[in-house]
Amino acid sequence: MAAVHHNPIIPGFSPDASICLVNGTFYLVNSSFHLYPGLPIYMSSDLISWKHIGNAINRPSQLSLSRATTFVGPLDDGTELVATGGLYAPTIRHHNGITYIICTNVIHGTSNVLGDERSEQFFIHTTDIRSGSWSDPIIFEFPGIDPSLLFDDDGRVYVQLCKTGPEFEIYNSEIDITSGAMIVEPTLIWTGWKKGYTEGPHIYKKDGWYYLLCAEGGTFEYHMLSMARSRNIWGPYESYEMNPLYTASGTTQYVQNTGHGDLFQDLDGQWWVVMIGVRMKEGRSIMGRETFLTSVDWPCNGWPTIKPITCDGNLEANFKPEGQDPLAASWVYLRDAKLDRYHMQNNRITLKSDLVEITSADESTTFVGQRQRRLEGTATVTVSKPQHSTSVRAGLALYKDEHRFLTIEYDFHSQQVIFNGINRAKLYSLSEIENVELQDFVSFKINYTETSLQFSFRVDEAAWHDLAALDTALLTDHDFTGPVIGIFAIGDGIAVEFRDFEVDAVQSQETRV
Ligand code: 6LW
Repeated sequence: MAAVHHNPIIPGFSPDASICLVNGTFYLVNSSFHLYPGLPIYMSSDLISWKHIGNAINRPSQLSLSRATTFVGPLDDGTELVATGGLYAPTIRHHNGITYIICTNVIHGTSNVLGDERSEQFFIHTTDIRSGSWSDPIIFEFPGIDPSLLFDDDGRVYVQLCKTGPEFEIYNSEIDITSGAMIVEPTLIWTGWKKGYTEGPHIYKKDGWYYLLCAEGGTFEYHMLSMARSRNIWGPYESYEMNPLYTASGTTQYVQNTGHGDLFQDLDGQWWVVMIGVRMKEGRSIMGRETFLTSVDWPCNGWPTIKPITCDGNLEANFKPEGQDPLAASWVYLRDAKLDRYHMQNNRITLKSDLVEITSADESTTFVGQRQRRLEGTATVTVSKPQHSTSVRAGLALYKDEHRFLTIEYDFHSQQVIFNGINRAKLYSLSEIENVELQDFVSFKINYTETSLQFSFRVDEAAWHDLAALDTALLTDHDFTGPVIGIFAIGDGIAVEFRDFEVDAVQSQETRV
């Protein structure tokens, strides 16, 4: 398969990709953290064009994201970490007509101290990945993250995990894939090559070897892929003498922080790898961690060589956005969304307001949006003045988590347009307020490029008015999540009608910031 793909293959918030081939079609899953529905599934028949077909966690009864809160604070080395809980690093595998996803729900404690989190390991399965009907989670015990599955030739099923703690190390166990029971105590199999944040394990069986692929260095500037192999799944594992297998660390390439990958073969036997990277422009990586694809040369009995990731000017060319379809898989809510608050029909969305603020760490504010997919674009929406109550605020947000967001809203009580820019990880806060009377409706607009953001509004038929301009560096942190652009309504239960909500519209020359 001589694919000429365009990186990133999944633009926007799409970390920790895992991929498998089912009946000639590739299916890819990403981490989704605090977003509901969780575990987005993308499909491609050629590795070139990709479509978001659904989400594996798509019923509130499957699991709770109410403790998918975000830790902001310093690590031992003094760097600031922004770690959101929820759904981390899934692995997708297909075996005997069943597709499995194994994953961790990271449940933060109420103290918001790092280390106070609990990890709930689970897997789900389906016999028809296109149908979107996934099982309820089957939970199994292990204190860590990043589970992976290997279906061995002899019928045994192995699970690999990263045990977190002061050290991050790789464990292996045998699992009963129907009940989730561990058949063998999890056993330490590798501590890593660099031995710092050894995580994201996957084992592949090839030419009688068990090859163990890991991420190391942490998911930011020292991120890398490393490899070890053994004739026996339990080890001992011999580290590849040319490690790291792949890293962008120490280079000036546009695609940085590369690591946490998954290897796979196409129908022609060609090897490929999907991995995390960020597009880094002058210290800004506005989309967060995205999914990149590159080819791999893996000779018999030898070690793989990963081709350098290319990221050309034709960005996002083959990713199909789903636009306004109210049934599209791409709509996202925060944590345990109360879905009866949302009504979508054609280009109208009615939100039932709630008193939960966008700063809430565990409750679900009335918010619905889409992942930002383009580096440059415009997001717009028009909000109608509610008929009966005025104690409601409604607007447009660029949201990463409860500590880091930019909002422009209308307060129907004080009759003010309010902009708030908050990043608690950078101790940043900016507010702009204008008194504005309106007759019928107010429209909001965000113009964004890789380096700049501009927030504007217009009332009724008046001209657009700019309220705030910011540098996108404000939202680049050592974080796990990416940007979602959405609409919200905060108030005492009154319904607010939005229309013509659009994200990632291509900017005209005049509106470019
Ligand atoms: C994930 C870990 C990682 O569990 O970041 O980049 C963590 N790798 O393997 C959160 O996505």
